[in-house]
Amino acid sequence: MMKTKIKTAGHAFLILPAVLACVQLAGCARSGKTEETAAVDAFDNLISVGFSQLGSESVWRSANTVSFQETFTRENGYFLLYENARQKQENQIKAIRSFISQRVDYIVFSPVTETGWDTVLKEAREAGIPVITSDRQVVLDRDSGDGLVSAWVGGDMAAEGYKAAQWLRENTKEDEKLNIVVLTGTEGSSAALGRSEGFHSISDTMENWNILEEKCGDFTLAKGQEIMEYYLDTYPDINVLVSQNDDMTFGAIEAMRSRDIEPGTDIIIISFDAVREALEMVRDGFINVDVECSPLLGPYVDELIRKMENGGQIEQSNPVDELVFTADNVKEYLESRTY
Ligand code: GYE
Repeated sequence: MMKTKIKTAGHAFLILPAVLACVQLAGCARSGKTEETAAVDAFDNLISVGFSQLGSESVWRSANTVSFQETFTRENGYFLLYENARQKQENQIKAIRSFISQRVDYIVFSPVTETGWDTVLKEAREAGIPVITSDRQVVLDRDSGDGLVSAWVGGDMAAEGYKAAQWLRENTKEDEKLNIVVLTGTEGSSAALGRSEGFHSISDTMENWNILEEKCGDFTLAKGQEIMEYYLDTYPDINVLVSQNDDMTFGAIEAMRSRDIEPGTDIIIISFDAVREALEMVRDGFINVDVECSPLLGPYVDELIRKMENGGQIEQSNPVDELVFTADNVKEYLESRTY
């Protein structure tokens, strides 16, 4: 297992000059310690984690950010450096480089797209900083990518896409002709690619399923609405919408309602994520099925880091359990949905 710990007084100073100044003033006055040892006392026991979040495009994403912020606290023994890349890979690369130069103990990131990470991850390896990906995954050069990512934790996107198609197959008649439109997520992201792959593994075998078009709505409500309007203007006979996240679904439902189309009745709606507002729509019959993807990944990453800290073995691939919600089972889960 690749892991070199770098935890020095200098390292703490790099991270927090402003806060350290306060600690120095308060602590030194009381104890008579030198400025430097007071700072080390205050921060040396914390594990520093640089977390590069990919953006804030969805309700899911906000819940994911909160999960990290609530997990990686001082009380839990962490110092969290958080950067939001606003859906741009170049911003994530910049954030990772800044974590490297600040010599954090761990880098965690949710990669906006699958490819294009080899160079920066090699820089992290050279600096001896372990990297964990959470939520989305990377695809690295086959020849040199081994060991650049210590572990991944998140939802199995291909399995989610498969479950969506499986539900449709089980809940429609075999000889029924279905005209399907798809709203896909961010291009080149493992979330969109995986969900598409899983869905296609069944839909490609279904003679009566006709996929009219698949367009990218970038996981946002606004784009979901815009593309659904285009679909409704273009295709008069849509039976099914597959929308790769709840935010795009919310936008698509707006588009349907503005044309007096009843979501969930006139058009079957299949969504992903299962945030609270969407589950309410499942309960009310506007979304027919919502495939869960959990954003509450902070505690899983915490567990991986603690194992690494204790020199334990960790799994490379850590998919989390996820459910499928329909009107039949949604009520028992709604109460406890926090996001
Ligand atoms: O479905 C979407 C978010 O990567 C699983 O990204 C995540 C997806 C999630 O913007 O809402």
